[in-house]
Amino acid sequence: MPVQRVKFYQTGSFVVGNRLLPAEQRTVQSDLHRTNALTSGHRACQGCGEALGARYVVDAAMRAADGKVIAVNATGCLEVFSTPYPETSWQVPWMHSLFGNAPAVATGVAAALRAKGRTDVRVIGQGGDGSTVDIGFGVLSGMFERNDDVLYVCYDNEAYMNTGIQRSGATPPAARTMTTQAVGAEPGNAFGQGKNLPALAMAHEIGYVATATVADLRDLEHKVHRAMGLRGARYLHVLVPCPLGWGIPSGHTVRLARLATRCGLFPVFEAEHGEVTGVTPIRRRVGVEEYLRPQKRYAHVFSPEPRQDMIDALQARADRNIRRFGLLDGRPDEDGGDAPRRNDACCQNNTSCQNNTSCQNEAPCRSEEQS
Ligand SMILES: Cc1ncc(C[n+]2csc(CCOP(=O)(O)OP(=O)(O)O)c2C)c(N)n1
Ligand code: SF4
Ligand SMILES: [Mg+2]
Repeated sequence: MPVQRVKFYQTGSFVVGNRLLPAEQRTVQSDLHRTNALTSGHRACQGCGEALGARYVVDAAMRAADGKVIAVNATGCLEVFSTPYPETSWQVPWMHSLFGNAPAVATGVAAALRAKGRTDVRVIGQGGDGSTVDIGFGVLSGMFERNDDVLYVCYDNEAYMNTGIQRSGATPPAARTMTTQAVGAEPGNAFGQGKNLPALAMAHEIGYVATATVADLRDLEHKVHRAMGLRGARYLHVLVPCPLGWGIPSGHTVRLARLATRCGLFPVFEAEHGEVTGVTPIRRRVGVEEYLRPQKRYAHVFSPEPRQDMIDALQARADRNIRRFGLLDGRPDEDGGDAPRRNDACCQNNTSCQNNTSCQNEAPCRSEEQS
């Protein structure tokens, strides 16, 4: 009879909610006394990355600020699915005004608190990529420039999802949206357009800029914690896949966020005062095809005829990120990043993969699959 060895995945993989870890290493979500800031009953689609990300962000902010947080929300899915009048899913003081003014409103709340001498109450602003990258960018830039005491969080699902999947300045090239249809010689969103908001935030030289995804919720919580420990303007850009807009099954949200980082299209890093201070290295690199293929918004890239030119252009984007941020081994990718390196010994490890730097093994990483 085959013998199955007992595997303690949980302690090794730092799986979210892990109560086997020492108390100081446990996640906010594993804490019975967490705020549960975005509680049940909201109307997000099944598998919504934005709902997942926002719950982790706001709960982590609440823990960091000892429960004294005011959240200001832009218009968008997060606002609409959480607060259909007269109901709300928020268990935190929460304010919504307009699509384009959340950073300005958050600034006003911070100014009012300062005037009242309430330095203990902290302010976070939050919105989707449309409100952050496009209509709200001017006031966000002002918030950065004045160094207002606000943590602004952008939940980037790469389009205006709430109004039916229109292109935003964060929509990636080649992606199909309702306003970038898969027709013509260059189907989908145009290459050479769009905005890189984390880079723009860094250009303001504010104290803290970071990116994160819902594939690594511990990292997300950690970055919120770091940001809440600082004063002044701070910016967090979180990739939150949208099953509806991306055309993926609702159970694949986390997987797609992970593939986005692994292929290099979404670099995960931290920056202070305009300088990159830390990156999350790619443990097991994949080509962009592995990330693009499962998403219906890229279906025209593969069928009826594969558009190798578009795949190559997207791969070049990923390679550029990998070089720019040194995402392989934490070092700049000197060989251009074409050949995924293998470390076959690594994935023989049945318990916990501690190698979070150089593993490029294409076989499934067992410890990661459990997380
Ligand atoms: C001035 C203004 N223009 C347009 C709208 C309609 N509108 C509401 S939400 C939304 C899209 C939001 O997209 P995004 O910020 O990316 O958030 P998501 O829904 O994708 O989370 C739009 C266009 C509005 N409310 N106000
Ligand atoms: S459309 Fe997308 S972002 Fe909006 S609630 Fe549904 S899954 Fe979430
Ligand atoms: Mg959006």
